[in-house]
Amino acid sequence: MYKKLISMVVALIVVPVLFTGCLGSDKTEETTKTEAAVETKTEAAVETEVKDAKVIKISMGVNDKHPSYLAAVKFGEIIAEKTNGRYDVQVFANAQLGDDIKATEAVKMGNLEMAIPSASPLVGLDPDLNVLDLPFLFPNTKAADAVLDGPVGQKIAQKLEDNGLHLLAYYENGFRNITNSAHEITTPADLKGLKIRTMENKIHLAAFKAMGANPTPMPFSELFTAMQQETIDGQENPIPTIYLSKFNEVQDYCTLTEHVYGPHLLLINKDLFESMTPEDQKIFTDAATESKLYQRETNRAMAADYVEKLRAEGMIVTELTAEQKQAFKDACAPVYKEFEELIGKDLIDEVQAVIEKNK
Ligand code: TK8
Repeated sequence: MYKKLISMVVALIVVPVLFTGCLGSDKTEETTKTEAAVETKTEAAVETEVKDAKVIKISMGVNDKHPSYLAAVKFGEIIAEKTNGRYDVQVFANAQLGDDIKATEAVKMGNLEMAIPSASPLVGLDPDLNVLDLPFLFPNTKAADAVLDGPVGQKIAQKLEDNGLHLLAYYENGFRNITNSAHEITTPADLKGLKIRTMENKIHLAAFKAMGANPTPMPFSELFTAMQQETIDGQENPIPTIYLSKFNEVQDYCTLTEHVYGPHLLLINKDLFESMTPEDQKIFTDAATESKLYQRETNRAMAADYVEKLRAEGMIVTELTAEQKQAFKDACAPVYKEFEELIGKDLIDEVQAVIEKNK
């Protein structure tokens, strides 16, 4: 299936893209830049190309091997096919159009059509988003699906909607695991003194402090270099990202902590979506759902397969016993109290009730 998708990508065209950022409070920053970006055109898009096709650019931080990228390409193919090429969906990997926060801000402002960020760096949009970041909340993907595809997921989507962002689907980033270059980690004490990059998210920072590490937030695009130059000792991400981004080239150890489950959000500018005909809205929504199922399936297969691939390439991948995992959980327990007021006890209870029923 993977091969088939790759073969569907028929043309790689380098185009200069003018991207104007409109990006928050840092006014001293250069907000306009021209970047060379790689546009991937799908077979369907090429076949059905029409002159004045509406261009839909999708930005993401992960690379073009990641399931979120592959699914976005599929999403574009479905739309091109169903609209006879009236839309030209172009997918941009590697944060070429900005990291998660910047790209999402651009979508919100209408300077970019779509993005697939992690939810964690977007918590500034609404406190409710924080609920997904509570450490060791989700026991498995079944529970995560039940939360995200159910009323809680809709509640979060509404908060995004209030911010000018229409959520088309919850793709999966997945369960996050710690990697580092210093030594094997089996207890929270092993994290002591290690500088660990987290996403730009207060709960993640608090959780890593509580587990004994020295966490530092950073955008994803700066991560590989920071590990390579050893300005940080480690990071945490799902297995597909660790393997596909070749983090094992600069990190020797990985511990399967699965401390946070995170989605990748398939977001479109709300005004753009609302300007479409109901028929086109349905085509976009259906394509999102179809690509979501493919994305999750692919991501889960990779998460299972790539542990062995990482080992085969020399990484020491450590599975924790239930007792060992419990020690990390216990260390993180105070974080729930710390953020209860911000998130709201009702929402936390609601999520935990759904998880209880679906684990
Ligand atoms: C990519 C990110 C990435 C996330 C991170 O833009 O930042 O560590 O896991 O997938 O969304």
